[in-house]
Amino acid sequence: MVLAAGVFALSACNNADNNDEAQTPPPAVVADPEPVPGSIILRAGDDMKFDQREIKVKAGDTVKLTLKHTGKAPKTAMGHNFVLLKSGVSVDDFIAKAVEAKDNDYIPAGTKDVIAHTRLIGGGESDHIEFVAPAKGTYTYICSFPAHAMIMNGKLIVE
Ligand SMILES: [Cu+2]
Repeated sequence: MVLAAGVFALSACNNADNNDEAQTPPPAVVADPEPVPGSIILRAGDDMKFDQREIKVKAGDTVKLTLKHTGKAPKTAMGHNFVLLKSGVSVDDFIAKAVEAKDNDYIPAGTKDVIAHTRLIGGGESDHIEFVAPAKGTYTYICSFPAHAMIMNGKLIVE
């Protein structure tokens, strides 16, 4: 009896570990966050578009960015993230790797191509990140959910 319970507990544990689509959202994703003062608010909804295709920041500044999913669709169907790519990274090459990284919210594990990124979020959710603006230049940001980057992209201009 004790043994059976132990086996059951172990198998339940394994199931949880193997379940890549976590059912509980990570704590940083909240439905209605307090706005962080000084944040850039980037919105994307069920229409699969970023509301800003150009964001200007100053080199060395701490960029505060909140991604808000203004739609209703779940992240499995219309997930969005903000992924800022290092300069020189090919978007096509990156998204080819990202599409294989479903288990990691479409961020290739251990990638060196990314300056900063949010979590993947669904309708009604938000995520906030802060990162130091890189050197002056123009950087591409995308949503790495499959087939979104062709439309969901923009330029971070560092002045
Ligand atoms: Cu998206």
